[in-house]
Amino acid sequence: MVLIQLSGLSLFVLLLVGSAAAGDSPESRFSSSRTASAKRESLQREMRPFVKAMIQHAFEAYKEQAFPQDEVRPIEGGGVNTLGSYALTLIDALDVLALCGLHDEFRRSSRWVQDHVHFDIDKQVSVFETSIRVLGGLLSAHFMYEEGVVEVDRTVDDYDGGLLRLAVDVADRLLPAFATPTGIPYGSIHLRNGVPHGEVDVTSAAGGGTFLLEMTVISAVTQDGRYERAARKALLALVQHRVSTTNLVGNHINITSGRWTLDLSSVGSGVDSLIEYLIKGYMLTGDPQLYKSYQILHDAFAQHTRKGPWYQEMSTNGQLVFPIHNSLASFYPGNLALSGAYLDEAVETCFATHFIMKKFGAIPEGFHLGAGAIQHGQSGYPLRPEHAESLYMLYRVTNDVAFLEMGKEFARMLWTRTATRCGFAHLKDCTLPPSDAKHDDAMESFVLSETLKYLWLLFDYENVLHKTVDWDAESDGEETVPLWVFNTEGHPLPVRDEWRWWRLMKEETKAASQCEDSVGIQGNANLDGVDVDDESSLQRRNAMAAYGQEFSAWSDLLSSRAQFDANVVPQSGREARRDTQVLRQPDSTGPVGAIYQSVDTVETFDVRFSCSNRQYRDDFDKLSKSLFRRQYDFKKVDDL
Ligand code: DMJ
Repeated sequence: MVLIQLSGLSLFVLLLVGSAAAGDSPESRFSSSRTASAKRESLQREMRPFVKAMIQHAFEAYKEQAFPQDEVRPIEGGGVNTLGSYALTLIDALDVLALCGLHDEFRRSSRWVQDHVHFDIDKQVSVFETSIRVLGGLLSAHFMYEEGVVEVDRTVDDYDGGLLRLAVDVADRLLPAFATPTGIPYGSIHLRNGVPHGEVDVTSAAGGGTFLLEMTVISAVTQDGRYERAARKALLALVQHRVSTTNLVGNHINITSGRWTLDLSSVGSGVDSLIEYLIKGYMLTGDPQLYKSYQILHDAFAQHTRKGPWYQEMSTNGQLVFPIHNSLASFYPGNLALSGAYLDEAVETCFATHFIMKKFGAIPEGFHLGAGAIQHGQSGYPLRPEHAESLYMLYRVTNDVAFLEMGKEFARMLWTRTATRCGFAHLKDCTLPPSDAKHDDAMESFVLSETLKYLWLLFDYENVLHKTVDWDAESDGEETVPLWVFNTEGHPLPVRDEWRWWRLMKEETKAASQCEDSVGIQGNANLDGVDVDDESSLQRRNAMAAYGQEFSAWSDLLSSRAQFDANVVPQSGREARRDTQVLRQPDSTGPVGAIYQSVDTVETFDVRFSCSNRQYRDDFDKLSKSLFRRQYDFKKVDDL
């Protein structure tokens, strides 16, 4: 070690010469993938037990000190009810117990929830917080059983769907909040009586637009489309109310008039999970309108709020309001990584955020970008998860050890600076050294459901959540997608292909008399130069057969609904219709669908469907687009 004196400052420089074995050149040390994998293994050996011990420390402290109250008081001990008085931390923590292998604790705790929690209570709660923490927590815990993450042990818990029933009950109690002129929900609801008399008609963009994941799953399992429709309408209404000159959304909106009441736009507080649910909603449902909306908002934020690696707080017409990095914006790199695009942008911002953490030893609520200092009055660190979430998402996407190293620093910071006898405590002022640290006596339930869970998943490389699926059997595994998507409170929900279809498939048939006008969808698939004898052609035919099944399901469905028409027009190619089967609706004059069971020669065809029932136009539009998205997969098969 060499000590250099520089302008009165002591600068320690560690020189690592001599630590490498003779002949171990920098090239061989740093370029070999073996080194990266050895590093990965050693980080896992070190950090898995470390993070698991933190999870146990937080959970046991909560159980001993606070249960069945909502949250633990990590300094004084004891508990406090913060949101509903129904053991919030326990509900929020169920899935992390399952995911880190504490299965008996998971079984006991979920049994307790089923036996003791009910929502027919005299409580007014936040619609947003109840959805992300309670509904999300219950759903995710249910799927820990249903997807086999935890085996049902009948001696502890003879599970028969009780968590799901509770989740549906919560969703039912939240639903009345969405009955507003814009479809954007009220901010709070009385669990027994519905929307409180005189409830204010202003909500934040995030608070109004963060329901689609939970509600889609509820709709799928109940086969009742009301939940998803309400959530989707609210989310898209917020996007539609973006300011036309910049495409930015504001922070608070009037849910009656659709007017922005707080003209402040950023990817941080007040807006964050609105953007998040566009891309995650797309991952769950395959709805292209969500992806398109995500791109529009992404481009607007990139153009108007991004400066260097940071996202600032602007007015919706693009004027700078606060040159601040808001700590909630730290989730955004991970979210960008999920989109499959914008990776450079994501990495750059994640590294910059980590710089703040290194500078202050934690991420303060507000960092003033101009002054390079903590924003006055925003020096606290309330144990937020967002940076850990981004590190986890970016590591899954890039496999780069750098994100593990940063995760280790984050975990050590959490332990060193915030652990207390009864859990983990909010840091009041990041600038004070650990010995002088001052804490607030609070540990929010997201510490277990998000902060510690993301750290655990970062280092638990083989976790069951990391399995991916290849929906397209022909793609050689190159098109794999995750099987789970996280709600904004860190609760994983399964992604099931059939859920994209549930809404139209399961809803009850409506009468033909409501037909009014029509909407058409056009698409085409290129299958040029097909030679039936070669292997790639076989692949195409198989793909086409699968496509035919989709057509079949689709037309079955739509044929039960009045006034539906389809036209299949080959644009070129010989004998295009040779093996084509055209289905006709019994009491209709036109064909209702077409199945291509095998195709010898089809170059391009054009399919035009029309649905004449106004009531179903949105559904039709969504499903049609999803169908034509499959054609895109086709082209990929063609490229093989
Ligand atoms: C969590 O409750 C959720 O992540 C929410 O979307 C906003 N942030 C908090 C934690 O910081």
